[in-house]
Amino acid sequence: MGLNAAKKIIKNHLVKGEMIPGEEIAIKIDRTLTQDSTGTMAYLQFEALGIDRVKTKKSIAYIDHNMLQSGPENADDHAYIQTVAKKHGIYFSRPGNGICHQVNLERFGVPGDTLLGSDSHTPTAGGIGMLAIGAGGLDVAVAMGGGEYYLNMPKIVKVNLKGRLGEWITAKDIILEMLKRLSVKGGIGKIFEYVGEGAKTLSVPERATITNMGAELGATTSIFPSDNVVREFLRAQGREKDFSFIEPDADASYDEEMEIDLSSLEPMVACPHSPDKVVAVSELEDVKVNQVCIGSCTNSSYVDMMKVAHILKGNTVSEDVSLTISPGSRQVLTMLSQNGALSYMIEAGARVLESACGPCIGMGQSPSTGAVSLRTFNRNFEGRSGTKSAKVYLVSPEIAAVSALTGYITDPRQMGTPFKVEMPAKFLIDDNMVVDPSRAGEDVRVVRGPNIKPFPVAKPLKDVLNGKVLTKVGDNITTDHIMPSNSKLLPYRSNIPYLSEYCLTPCDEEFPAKAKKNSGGFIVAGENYGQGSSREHAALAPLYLGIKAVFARSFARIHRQNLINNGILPLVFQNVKDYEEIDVMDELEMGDMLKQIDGDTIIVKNKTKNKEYNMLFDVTQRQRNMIKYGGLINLMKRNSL
Ligand code: MIC
Ligand code: SF4
Repeated sequence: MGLNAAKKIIKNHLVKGEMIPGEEIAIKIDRTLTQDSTGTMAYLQFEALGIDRVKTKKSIAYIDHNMLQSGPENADDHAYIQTVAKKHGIYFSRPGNGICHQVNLERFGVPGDTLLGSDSHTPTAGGIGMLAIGAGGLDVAVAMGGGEYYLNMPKIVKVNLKGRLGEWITAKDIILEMLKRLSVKGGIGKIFEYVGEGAKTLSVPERATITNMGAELGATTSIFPSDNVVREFLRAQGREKDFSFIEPDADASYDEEMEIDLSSLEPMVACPHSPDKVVAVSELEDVKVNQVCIGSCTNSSYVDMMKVAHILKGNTVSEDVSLTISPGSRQVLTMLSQNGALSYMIEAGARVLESACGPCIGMGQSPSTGAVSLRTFNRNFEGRSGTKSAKVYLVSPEIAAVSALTGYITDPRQMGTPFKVEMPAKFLIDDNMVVDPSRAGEDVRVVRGPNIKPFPVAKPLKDVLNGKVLTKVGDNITTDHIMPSNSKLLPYRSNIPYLSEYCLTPCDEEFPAKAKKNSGGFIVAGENYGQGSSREHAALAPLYLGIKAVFARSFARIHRQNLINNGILPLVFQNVKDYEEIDVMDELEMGDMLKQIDGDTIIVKNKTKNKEYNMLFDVTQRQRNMIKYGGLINLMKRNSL
């Protein structure tokens, strides 16, 4: 049997293990990316590893998240990232240059290479045939230092795309269909490989919309083969030399298969507060809209923006709607300004924002109380917009633009024939906003603002772990719940003591106070705990608060690894009865841990209820060692002794 595209790349990069689903493998990482909300911590950790120069083919630090400067903190952190990058051999994409994933597609991504990024939407680069994975900052720091990346070999799922998209039906509708079918947990432990005649009809930005939101399925990553469509895109970016074909063999085998007939899809919407609450737009047509936000790494390409501009052209945004538009990169924004499309947006009344994440991460533009906000983004978790009572719907740029004009959620098919936007034969190329690193050995002073506080490092495992259950939460708790992010909190991503005051507060306002009062303890959770963002702050803040273990019905991939990297035990309930039985403030104890840690299960005593639970501890030897020796940094120091 031949190999699929994903396996071809894994095979080329395999350092340890065998490509058997579920088995631990280690792969070589060619390239890394960081952004500023996770980057400050990632570079502090890189410095803690004591490595002088990055050992990757290319590592890039982007500034795109923490863009509002309503105090010195964000600008201080940017200065830190810029100087630390220069010192250690990392390219620096300046604020204003665009959203990391969009700029990476345009200027840096290379088909067939591996990319590890400290952002959960790193798989966007699967749109040009990279094997691109999101991870915690510490894993990225290790990869920058030349360390391999460990993961369990995912199952490779063939998604056969048949037919063609109808008018007004978009790539967003394809990925929303996937979410509708599979849910936010449906991709755990999987790579989705999109193939078939339908896949060939999709442009690179369309493919990238799909691989981007594969993160919302919980997938390890998603990929489209690198074919002539990718070649044309790279040629138009002046980078044909970076192209190579990465296609599945004709007899390639897959672990699972599914099919989507593109011609059967309708325009769709993900309803509040989860990307998998998907319905047809026709079911929502009388919903009044207060805000529309177009942009984010999901839908901010040149083609997306051109379609929006032509829908808006000659019209005025509904008087009850505030429309914001954030073009994904400076390349996109400049091209819109040069061809006049930007003026269609401005004339229609759009509030054009800088090329950055912006409202997607609650960096401004929080909707009014109880507002309906239509967004072309990828996540609509409760409160992420900065307004807890807001109802955020996820849609295509077409639905967003049409609805901004009508003031109601609107099926764009009623607009007649859509304006056809061609992929440009040549993009506008100017890398003047990317700063080169220093030459090796050059003296660079790293600037550290007062907001940078030491980050907590785990301690080696103790023989007895005891404490109280401080909180109990349900299914699909996101890292936005565990470590909320908005314009007020993002400036403190390098200040864990401050951030910890907000840890888990969207679920339980008293959590930080309870943790302090009881000198730490445990968290109990339902399924898919820690889905969403890669922010390791969702492990660092609990570590700071003295959390020793999280007991969950299941975990999301990146968060689980972030817990282990920071020496926190992720234990899994074997049956739902045990989960149901535990109450907040129950006193738990795990004894004999120095022995128990070597087993596949761990006995947890509930002293309050006089019960015992046999919890799953399904980890690799390397992960076990991280828990034993107090996290990844301590393990690495120990190994290099
Ligand atoms: C997100 O979309 O949630 C973010 C902000 O890009 C995060 C990273 C972060 O929390 O800083 C992500 O997706 O990993
Ligand atoms: Fe930025 Fe939003 Fe994309 Fe995260 S999902 S990288 S916040 S645009």
